Amino acid sequence: TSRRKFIKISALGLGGVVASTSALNFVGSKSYLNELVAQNVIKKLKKTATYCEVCFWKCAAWTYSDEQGNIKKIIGNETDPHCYGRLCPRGTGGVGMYSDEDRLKTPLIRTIVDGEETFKEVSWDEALDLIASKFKQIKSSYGAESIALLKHGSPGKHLEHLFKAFGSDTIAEPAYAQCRGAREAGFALTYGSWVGSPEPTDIRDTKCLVLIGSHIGENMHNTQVQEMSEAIDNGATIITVDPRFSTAASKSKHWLAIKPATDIALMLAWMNVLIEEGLYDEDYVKRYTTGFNELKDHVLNFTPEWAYGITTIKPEEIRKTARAMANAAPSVIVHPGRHVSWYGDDTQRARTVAILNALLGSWGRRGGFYFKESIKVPKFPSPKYPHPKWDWKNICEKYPMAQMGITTEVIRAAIPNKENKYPVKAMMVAGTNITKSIPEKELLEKAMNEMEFIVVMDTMPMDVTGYADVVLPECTYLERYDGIRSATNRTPSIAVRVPAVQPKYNSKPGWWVAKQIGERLGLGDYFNYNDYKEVIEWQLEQMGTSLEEMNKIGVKHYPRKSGPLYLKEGENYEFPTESGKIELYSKELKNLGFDPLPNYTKHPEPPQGFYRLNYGRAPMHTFSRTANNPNLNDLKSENNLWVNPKVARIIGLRNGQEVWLRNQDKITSTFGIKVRVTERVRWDSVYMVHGFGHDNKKLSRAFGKGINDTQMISKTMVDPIMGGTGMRGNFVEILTEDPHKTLEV
Ligand code: MGD
Ligand code: SF4
Repeated sequence: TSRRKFIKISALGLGGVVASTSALNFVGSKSYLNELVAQNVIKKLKKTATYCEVCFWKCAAWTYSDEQGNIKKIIGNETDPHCYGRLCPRGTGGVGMYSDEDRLKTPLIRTIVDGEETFKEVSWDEALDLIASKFKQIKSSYGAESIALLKHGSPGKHLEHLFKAFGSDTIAEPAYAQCRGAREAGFALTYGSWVGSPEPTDIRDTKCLVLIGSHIGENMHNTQVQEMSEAIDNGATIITVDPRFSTAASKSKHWLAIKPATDIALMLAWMNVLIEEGLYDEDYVKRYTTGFNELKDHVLNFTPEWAYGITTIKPEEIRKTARAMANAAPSVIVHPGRHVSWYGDDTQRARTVAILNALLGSWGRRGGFYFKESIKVPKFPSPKYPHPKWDWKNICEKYPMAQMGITTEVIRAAIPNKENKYPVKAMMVAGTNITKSIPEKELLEKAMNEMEFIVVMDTMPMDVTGYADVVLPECTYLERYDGIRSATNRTPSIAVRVPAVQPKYNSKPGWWVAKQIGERLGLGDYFNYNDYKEVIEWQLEQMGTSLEEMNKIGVKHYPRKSGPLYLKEGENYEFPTESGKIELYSKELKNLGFDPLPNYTKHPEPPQGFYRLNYGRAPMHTFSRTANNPNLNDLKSENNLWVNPKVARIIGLRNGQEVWLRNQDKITSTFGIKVRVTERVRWDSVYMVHGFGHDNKKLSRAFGKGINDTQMISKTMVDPIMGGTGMRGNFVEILTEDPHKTLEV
């Protein structure tokens, strides 16, 4: 039996309903702003600088609130290179994170009442004292290293500081192994640097944008969407490779409805055409790359005819699209994608994307990839961190190119095993809903069961809180200070986050939580301030500005220092790789025992009666965090199962009919999902938007709505190079009867 019963916070009667803010208007924020100005409304409102936390694009914005402290509107900052003055629907709806009456309201501690595990409401002191005493106890028994931090977003930054000060660098986040880690590894191996976020794709000036499974438009990374529509208006050719007719595909000149899991074959064939037809950028390749001859020999047999048999894309389509890219070169972008943890050979797929771009000469060229730059925010004075005896690198040593902690490996380290020299005994989870973001539920449950102590800090009673011994309610991004945003872009800029209103309920900012725990652990020197505002003020002063100025402008721009945005024609350039060149052939991979040039490997196909489970994003939601947001739930309250008409005919499905799913490991979905019959999905796969199917009743709007794709992902394909969690190798059958009902009879 389970030591740690999964507690649904619904067991508690946490009262308190707050009227939600006025209905939102989702028209382009610029015109909305003008409208407000015209109505003279805006002058009466208080304007506060912030940057958005609904996704990680971090758009700078203005929060408008009235005298009573009600947030009326969030509008993009006109000068911000992340948003150009317009927020996406999620950013505009971010106010719903604040107004959601289901929010966590006060700290909770796991307790036993009448033999039943439940949560009791406690004071902050009680919760923080318990955390500090447990942390001390675990440190003295096993070492601070045995307390792991799984985090995401800005709360994670404050806790990372706390953990490092305490002596633990056992830290990981799903944005690496479950998201873009493989892309960063593939590009680092080729160009010597990460792609990073925002991606340095020069979309606004491109003549040809190639999207390999990237669904910009549904995936709303703000400036990419805006620049893509600008590029379309300017006549750019869009080529979309996706088994599904995505929104991007509908805007494309070429939609290649590829057979899932075969993208590497297509890209090898493109290389074959570029080289065989002499369409690659010969000067660029000669000047900046190494390993071209090996690449040429390697792709010789990967003809479009060869790829046709694998990808189902006709040879003439492959040739035509390769020529279109070459025609546009170097103003062409083969987009590196973002969530790329698909089939376990993802680093190699990222390498194929990277190499293709090099053949087209697009890296460092206008309309291709620009050389990004950011400005360093000085570190607030604080003692040196102690050296942990081991850290995430030890836990992840099986994966030679892992450049950040791998969540699944950190979780696995909590399961006792004789060989495990790096045991994880306790965990803090902040800003990540690992029950939805990390598949392999069995592994997660085993690990959670073994751990001696778990703290979860969230804004919402998400599923993950059910594993916690202590739940801490963080206030939302609209109610707190956070670190200065300094992201890479065409030119460096910074943005600040200032609270627009007081924290609601008994919630507190993450920086405060970190400081409080730190002080209780005797680490007060690391938190030498009363308010995080002092940290920002100090940093801004070092950067030649002030909080006062930032309150007026929200975003400050700095000149570039690293040189021009693009390569200078005919000039040499040293890439930060071992050879100083773009490495088409990777000696590094060869030395590690991996293919130095990418190869196509065949992946399992769905057995009879099963369909590949494909998933993605909706423009009004981010992962699992927004499903309960009153404003965004209003726009889309559940996900649908996209089914091809041919499949609908075979099974006898109607549009809107509720179905359930069972995967290859006999895992049945807890909830049902409504069918959407559409030609837009291939007959061999089904599709749904990620982040739905919440199973905590306390999420009054999101509970039981749609299916949780992560529940259906029990099989993962792990990338041997960097440890990424490939999630697209799961197959489902469609059940027309509620399997749970049948069981009850
Ligand atoms: P969310 O599911 O949105 O994202 O995975 P996560 O980072 O886990 O969960 C975020 C959690 O943070 C929620 O519980 C939310 O309530 C909480 N939160 C929001 N704001 C705050 C805050 O200000 N403070 C605190 N303390 N908490 C806050 C993302 C990850 O998931 C990523 S990056 C990708 S690309 C992957 N995508 C993906 C997928 O597409 N399909 C499947 N099946 N799994 C995936 N996993 C990965
Ligand atoms: Fe917020 Fe949208 Fe910008 Fe993401 S893209 S930070 S959700 S406004």
